[in-house]
Amino acid sequence: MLNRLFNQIHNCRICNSPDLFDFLALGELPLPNSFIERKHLQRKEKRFPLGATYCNACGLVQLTHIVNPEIMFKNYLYIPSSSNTRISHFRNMAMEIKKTINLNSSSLVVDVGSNDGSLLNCFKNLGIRVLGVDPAENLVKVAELNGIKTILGYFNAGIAKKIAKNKKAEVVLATNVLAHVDNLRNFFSALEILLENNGIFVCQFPYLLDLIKKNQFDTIYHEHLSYFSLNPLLKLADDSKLEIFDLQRNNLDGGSLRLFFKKKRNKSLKINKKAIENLLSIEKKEKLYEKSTYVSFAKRLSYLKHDVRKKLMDIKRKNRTIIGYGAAAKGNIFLNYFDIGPEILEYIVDSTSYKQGLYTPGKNIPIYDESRIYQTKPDYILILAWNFKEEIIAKNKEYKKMGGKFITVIPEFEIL
Ligand code: DWN
Repeated sequence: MLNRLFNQIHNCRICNSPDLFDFLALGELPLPNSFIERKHLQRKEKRFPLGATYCNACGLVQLTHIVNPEIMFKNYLYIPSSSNTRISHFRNMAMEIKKTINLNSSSLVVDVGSNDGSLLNCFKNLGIRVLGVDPAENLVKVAELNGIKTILGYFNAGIAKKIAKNKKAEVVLATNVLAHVDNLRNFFSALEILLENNGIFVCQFPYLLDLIKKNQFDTIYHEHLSYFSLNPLLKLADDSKLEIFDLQRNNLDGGSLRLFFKKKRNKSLKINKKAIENLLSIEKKEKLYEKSTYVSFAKRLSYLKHDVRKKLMDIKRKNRTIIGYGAAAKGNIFLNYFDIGPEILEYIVDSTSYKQGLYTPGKNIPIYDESRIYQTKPDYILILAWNFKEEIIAKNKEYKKMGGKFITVIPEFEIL
């Protein structure tokens, strides 16, 4: 059990092996979504160990320390609706899934980690019954105001039974959520309870292969307990009553993997063995199950840290101004680990109204709405929310016309 704040792990979350290889230590960092009000800036911020370890037995990459979820998710400031890219991705996802298993108005779609109800709203607009489950008190209120019925709490067997008593689900969803779950076995047992016999579980998460190949180190943070590749999830499914029957890669969040699970006893859905075998062979070819991959990832990160700091300091030495774009959780990991503060980034802009007027955790950089760019006209904009680079640049053509330049640093330092 977790002590009040955090615990170190000694066994793999999926296969329970103690054979873990710690390959990355980012130090003690503030929680990346713990934005601060001006009046609390003098308070000492809590910091938590952040490191990653590789399981030599099943290949799962996971955090070395687990922070008590109550501290992270009870009041949560991230909402998907802050990005059109994500919302249109959700819209397409809903249409694809509706077609895959022929959902109709009596079908029930449950979203675990439903946040403000953005994804469920896409299913509701297709005339399908929806229900959310989320632990964030503030977001459940927002979802309910958006007309999305939502159960407050962490998805577990108790909540699954409560829902199933009334109606089992044809579809259960979990987008950017499975990585946040500590007890995956309980999670999968709860799915078995909630799903109709011909129901499917669709989960999507940033894919480990993309993380490693594109140096996406800043997505390694306290909320993400696991960094999934296919093999560990096949192992998890083996030990459960579910099995993967299909998969898709897509470009969201720098590269994501979408997995489709069904009940093993459901023979009506064919297993796409070719897709599963192909991806497994790509993972092996890319050495995803070799320790050396993680050693070189850590080495690339220390080079990137040195190179990015040097290039930003060179810009500052020429008395140029730089601001940040996107008060993203990953951006806060980048700023704290690369030790980049208000002496380099004057401020950060963000479209999320909840974040405007607050300060970033650790470096305490002020956050404003996006229009501030056109008041102060900075020489450079460092895009912290690099996963939305195209959307951000497209909506700021005016800035480019003024001679402004964008900078991205993942996978490497680049002036656009
Ligand atoms: O897994 C998670 C992902 C899905 O979302 C959560 N654990 C936490 C969160 O991570 P994040 O904060 O890095 O998510 P985003 O969606 O990549 O953050 C983008 C940030 O950029 C948001 O704060 C909104 C902002 N933004 C903006 O200001 N203008 C985004 C766009 C597209 C824009 O035009």
